[in-house]
Amino acid sequence: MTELTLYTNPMSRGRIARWMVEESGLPYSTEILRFGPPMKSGEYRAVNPMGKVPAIRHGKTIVTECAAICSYLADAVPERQLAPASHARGSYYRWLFFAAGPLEAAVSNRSLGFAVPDDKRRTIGYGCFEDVMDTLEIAVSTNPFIAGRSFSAADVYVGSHIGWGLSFGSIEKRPAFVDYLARVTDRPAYRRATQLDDAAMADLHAQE
Ligand SMILES: N[C@@H](CCC(=O)N[C@@H](CS)C(=O)NCC(=O)O)C(=O)O
Repeated sequence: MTELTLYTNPMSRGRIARWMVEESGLPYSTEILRFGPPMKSGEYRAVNPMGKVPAIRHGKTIVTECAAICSYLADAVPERQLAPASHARGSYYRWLFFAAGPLEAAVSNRSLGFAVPDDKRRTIGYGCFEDVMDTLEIAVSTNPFIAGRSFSAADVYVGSHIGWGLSFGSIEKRPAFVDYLARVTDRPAYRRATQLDDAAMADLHAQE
């Protein structure tokens, strides 16, 4: 069995990767990195030159970026059907990339107080925050899941964005977002991942 390691911190986007690792059903070990020097060490930068979590190492393969980790792991366990068949991946890729690009940028910029000036909307990839929200609402309302009728790795990623956004108030609490989030998180792997990360967070606090 190929060894799988998850590099994470429970107070980070590492929770997305943890959820996906749990969905994969693969056995894995976890390396918890504190923010600050441990994440910026030469040893860890050899895994992720950004000095950020999460990352995974699967045998000799390193994957960083949550959306890539979700896609990679879905393909690593085809029997779990966490990605549509290759000819049916239009929506799957579309919304994964939409969340990693326009959605992430729009939410981050807004939380920093930056609004795209009207005359720059054409050139900025996400246009404006409002269009991103309206598009996301269509994406989560068209089908039960983001890529169609079945849950996929794209729901782990998009659902995590919506979950964080709703809990931090950076995404509007529209009924379609709340309903979608409830649908995609009603899963044993999500509950296991949350429990493991909550416990890891308590451990980190206890060591402070
Ligand atoms: N685009 C990356 C973002 C990773 C990221 O920003 N991680 C943050 C935590 S949520 C981090 O490691 N910050 C620590 C630092 O930059 O020192 C992804 O999707 O995985």
